[in-house]
Amino acid sequence: PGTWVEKIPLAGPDAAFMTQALAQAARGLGRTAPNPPVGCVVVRGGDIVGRGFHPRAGEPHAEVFALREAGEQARGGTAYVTLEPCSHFGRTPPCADALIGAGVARVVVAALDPDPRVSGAGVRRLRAAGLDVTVGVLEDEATAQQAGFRSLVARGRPWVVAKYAMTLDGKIAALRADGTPEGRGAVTGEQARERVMRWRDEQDAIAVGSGTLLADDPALTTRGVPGGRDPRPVVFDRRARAPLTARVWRPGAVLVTSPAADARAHAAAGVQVLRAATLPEALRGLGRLEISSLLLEGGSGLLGAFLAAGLVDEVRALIAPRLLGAGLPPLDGPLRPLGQAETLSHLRVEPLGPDVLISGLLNEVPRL
Ligand code: AOF
Ligand code: ZN
Repeated sequence: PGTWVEKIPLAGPDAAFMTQALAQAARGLGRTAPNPPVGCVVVRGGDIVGRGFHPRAGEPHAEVFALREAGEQARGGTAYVTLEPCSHFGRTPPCADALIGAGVARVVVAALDPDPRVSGAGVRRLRAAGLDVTVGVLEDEATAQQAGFRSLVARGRPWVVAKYAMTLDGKIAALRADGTPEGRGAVTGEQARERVMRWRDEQDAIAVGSGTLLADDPALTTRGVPGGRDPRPVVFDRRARAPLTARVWRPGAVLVTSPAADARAHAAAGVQVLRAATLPEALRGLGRLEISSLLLEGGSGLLGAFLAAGLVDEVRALIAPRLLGAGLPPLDGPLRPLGQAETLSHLRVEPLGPDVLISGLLNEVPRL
């Protein structure tokens, strides 16, 4: 199936309209699991005449909204879709049929759908009906946007993003004379904070270890994002020590604990208790809860354990041009030789006000 994907230039009208479709899809990020975020624009005579995105599972797909807005103008037009239009009857009827029925002449697709019910059948159906189909426009961008969905379909577990903010000498917090970390006080500035809030809005769930919960009592909410919503809190707490008075316990919160721990009080209080002996098992459990993306927010023990287990898919490091000379490291895992250091691919460097965001991947996003 990979051979279907043509090598498409990153500029030009197709890429420009697909950028608009990706912007539509982004409106569903963090809201569509277990479904993908998908966007669609319908173009007629060089103008966008319809826009749509998939708002959440169970509701119509992106194409349906875009075709609805376009109405009769869709006839003879081109539809740009960030994911291969579906060919199956799921919670909704096939989008391929809707595009054919609306008289669309050409369909431009960013990436094929890894869902085994579709996986190429949508494109075949469109071509069989005589539509001109192009696959692969901004495929990398779309695949990255769909990382959570693709991870859930291909691996049965969420896409894991490790996030931390540190000084230029690699410290996430200052230490007091007695060796305990200084409490509050952000390492990075306002733009970095805003970016983190956007990530929280886009991710299905946000995880902390019990140490961080006990030390900071974080709320793990999305603040200052217009129309934003809160991710599901996930607390990794083998001994089920997290007090029920902690701020994270809102509807949808998950306690990940060991098979033997006594979590009766948490369960009685309405916390979803997930028992797992290992981190991979825990991630599969989160996948069964339809959590497709997980933002790891600390502390260093949790991040170090995930890295050691090979379970960090993406790293987002916010770096402040400040030096402490001593302090807490962002990750604290088992020793490993320099030759076995993990190396990021797809590296991106972006200034964020006075700070710098460095991000990249440790695993590739699953494709078809
Ligand atoms: C599209 N456009 O906007 C989305 C698609 O249960 P259903 O009917 O919602 O089907 C879910 C599957 O449909 C999902 O696994 C994926 O393959 C596809 N999602 N397809 O053409 C969309 N959200
Ligand atoms: Zn569909």
